Amino acid sequence: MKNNWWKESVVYQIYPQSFMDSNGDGIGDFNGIIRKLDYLQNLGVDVLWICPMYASPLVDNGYDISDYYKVNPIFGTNEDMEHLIEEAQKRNIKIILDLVVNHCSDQHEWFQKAMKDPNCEEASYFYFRTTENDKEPNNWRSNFGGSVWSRLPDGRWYYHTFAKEQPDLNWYCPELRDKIYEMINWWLEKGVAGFRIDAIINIQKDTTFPDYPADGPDGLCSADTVVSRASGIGEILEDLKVHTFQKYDVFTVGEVFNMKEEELQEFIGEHGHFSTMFDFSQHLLTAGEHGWYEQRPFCFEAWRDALFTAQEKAASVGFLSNIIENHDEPRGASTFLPGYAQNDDGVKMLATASLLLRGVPFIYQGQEIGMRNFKARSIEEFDDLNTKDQYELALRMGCTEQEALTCCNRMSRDNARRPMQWNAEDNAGFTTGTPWLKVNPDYTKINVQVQESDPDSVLNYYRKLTALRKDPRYVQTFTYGRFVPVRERIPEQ
Ligand code: TEU
Ligand code: CA
Repeated sequence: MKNNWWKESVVYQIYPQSFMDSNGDGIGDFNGIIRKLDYLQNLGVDVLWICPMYASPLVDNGYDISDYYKVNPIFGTNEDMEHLIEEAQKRNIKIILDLVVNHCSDQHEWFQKAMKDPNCEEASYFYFRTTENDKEPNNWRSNFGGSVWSRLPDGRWYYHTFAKEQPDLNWYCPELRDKIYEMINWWLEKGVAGFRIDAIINIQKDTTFPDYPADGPDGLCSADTVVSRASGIGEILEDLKVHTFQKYDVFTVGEVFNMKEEELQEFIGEHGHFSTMFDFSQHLLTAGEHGWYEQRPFCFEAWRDALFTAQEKAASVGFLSNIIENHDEPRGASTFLPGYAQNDDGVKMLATASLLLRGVPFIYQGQEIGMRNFKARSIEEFDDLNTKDQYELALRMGCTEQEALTCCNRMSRDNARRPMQWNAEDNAGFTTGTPWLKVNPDYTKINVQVQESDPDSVLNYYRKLTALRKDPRYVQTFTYGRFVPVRERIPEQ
């Protein structure tokens, strides 16, 4: 397989709200990231993926973009952002952005215009439908609960895969595609090295909007069904690539759930739509069929088998991106370790597996010090809209408040969104003000500073791993070598 810079890179994911606050307003920012670039260089990081930092009303914490060309003032100015790109470059660190183009914010100028005038060009950028009765156009369920359809005061329905404040963009509209391509190329010209591409599989759907068989008591069917019943994604993704990424030497990583198995080659093969895509197979093991209230217990053997299978499938095709956790998943140290291994040794085992597998290793902020889940005592302690929705769903399905809370504590996206733990001072050294989301009280024990001085710490272990992976003597083997399981699978009972 061809050698590419990104295949030999270690990526670090930053959730900007929670990484480092430089001005005491309790929210992380660009200058905070700049301050920590030496730390990141020292960790052996080559690429930073920064979660959405665009203008946004923050209904879904930045995944609802109101202006793709402006950064959110809570993080600084566009100049601060450019300064960050430059400072990173000085340390040989590239920056990739989050590309959120399945939907935008309902506050985006396009949607605002489309709401006012059903006949304007922008109205064709979205999916609007009218119905004879007062019923939604079909029975599809949104990922954050309820119908995918919400209604405007003038009676038109509009489509959203996620929250009602995140209207889906119509990828079957050529003018919309042009606007998106223009924006992507604008950022690439600014010097970003690529994109992590959000929820991209959801852009395909049958736009005759038929009803599908219901899969829950609400009479609706899931977004998974919507994706699996649709076809034609390849044409759209190729068009996207040809007009943007292909013109630059960039790295793209797709967030792809529910791809059809036979499409792997098309997605991440040598001439695939993306450089790589995430392997979520381990994370799907505990997901409940209808929601967090049905989450399945973790089984270590199943975890190992999922990992082996993913490695084997990708081996002759391309490169997956390996993660332990991200901003949507609970902390891996809390989820993927049996009770007896809930310690530094267990955390180091996870790190070894993840960083030395074939594929591109991603480290999510705090993973390198073994940060854990946060134990909330009430639903009030969460910010994430998905968590609130899942809590309500659990109650509706007959869970007690305590049971619903337990589900959220295990699965909540806020577990990974709590502030980064830098030291044992107030608010873990993340901010001098009041953090936007409460710090995990275990910061007095788990933090960067205390691990700096301990040669056997998880942090220093991560440093050794990245150095080993990139050591000129081994980099070819770790990057382009073959994955061979030493231990055989335990046969199914
Ligand atoms: O996530 C896509 C997605 O499918 C999520 O609903 C995911 O299954 C869920 O968060 C797991 O708990 C992306 C982003 O990563 C996520 O943060 C956004 O909320 C979502 O898209 C909408 O933009
Ligand atoms: Ca700040």
